[in-house]
Amino acid sequence: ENSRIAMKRYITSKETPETVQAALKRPSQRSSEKIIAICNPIIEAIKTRGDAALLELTKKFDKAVSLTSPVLKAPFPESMMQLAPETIDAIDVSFENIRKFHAAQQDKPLVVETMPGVICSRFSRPIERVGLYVPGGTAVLPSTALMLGVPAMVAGCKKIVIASPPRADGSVTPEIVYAAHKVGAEAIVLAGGAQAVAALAYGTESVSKVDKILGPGNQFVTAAKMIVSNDTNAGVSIDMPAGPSEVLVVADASANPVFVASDLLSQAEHGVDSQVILIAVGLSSAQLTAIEDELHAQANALPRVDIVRGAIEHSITLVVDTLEEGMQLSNAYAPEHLILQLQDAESVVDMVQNAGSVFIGQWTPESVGDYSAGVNHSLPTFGYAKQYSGVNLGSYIKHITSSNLTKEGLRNVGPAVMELARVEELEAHRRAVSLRLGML
Ligand code: HSO
Ligand code: ZN
Repeated sequence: ENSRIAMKRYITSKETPETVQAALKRPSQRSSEKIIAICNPIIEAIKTRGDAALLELTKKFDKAVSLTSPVLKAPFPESMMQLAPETIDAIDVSFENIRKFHAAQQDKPLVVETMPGVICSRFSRPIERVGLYVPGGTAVLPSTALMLGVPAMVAGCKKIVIASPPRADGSVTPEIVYAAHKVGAEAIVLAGGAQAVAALAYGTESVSKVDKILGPGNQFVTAAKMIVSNDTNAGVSIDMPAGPSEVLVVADASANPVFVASDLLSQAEHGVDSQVILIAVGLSSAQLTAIEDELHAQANALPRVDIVRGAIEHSITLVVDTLEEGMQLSNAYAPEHLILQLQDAESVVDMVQNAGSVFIGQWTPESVGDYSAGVNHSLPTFGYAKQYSGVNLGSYIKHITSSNLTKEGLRNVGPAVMELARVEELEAHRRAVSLRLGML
């Protein structure tokens, strides 16, 4: 079909605030109870039957019937990383930029003398074992292996395991194997879905258990991550809940309609459940039409036009009068990606309160951040940008604090401790101080 591919247009001054808020609601997700009910027996099967269950489920869901082992161990054979030189270059350039940006996020140990002789410190240690989920599905995403693996490598995680659903022939794309090799992964688990998450969380005969699971995935992966992170027996944490990809573009009259349309489409092509939003600040109807014509024309030239069409069905344009209103709506939506195609885009960053990652000015397409600029593309979706950061070096690190007191320090702080211990009626706490003070 060749019907018009168009986002629904709202002029906010002609609508009630409720209508605008409702228009900005994300398409609802399949009820999570249903998803959880599907995931639980899968997780149970992995816990009880390990590798055998993992192989069975991979055969069932990924059709990889010839697979004999669920794990590919490093060193990965050269034959599995055969790539065109330009692909290798592209991965190498991206790897290096991501490495540089994340290496700069390393924090220095902190030492603060809160009172004379009372020294408090904070230092970081890498999380020892991390499991990185790299989705398969409608597109292969070696970039995700880099976005998750490079910061793990930079942080110094001792064990990096990548999980990704194999292709029907039981193999993984060579790009992912090469990325895994570059970040120093010790193994690739050839599995996806809830079964891969369970294998990482609990370990199997051949999959080693990890301490944290990171990476985006479908609703089963996300639900499984939530389930295992709630299981105190698993002892595993996760990065953040992940939902469908999104972008919000704020554009004014200075924006190039060709660029605006291309950015909206680059997010829309991810999946039918993706959502893209345009906030048009003071655009004339001729300018709006120019963007809409571009969107339709460019969409129809895309190989993934059918996916785009699905995404655009629940995507909208909000026409606002002022930048303030536009940014207020953007902050309320809290987009995963925020693109500022504005006259003085840089100065508008001050107005950004909620967003996963910001793309500033007309020469910064979102796709540079998806692949190669150096920023991470594993970002909070579904409004979680209000309380979560995207994946960063800190996602692979934990902080330890320490206290170190001299005699003088104990003399200075001891009375406060003893008084609070008295109030809480914890006598042993009080004595731990008083006994020492008595010996000074
Ligand atoms: N935009 C996606 C990441 C991605 N794009 C991977 C291309 N490949 C979610 O942030
Ligand atoms: Zn993308």
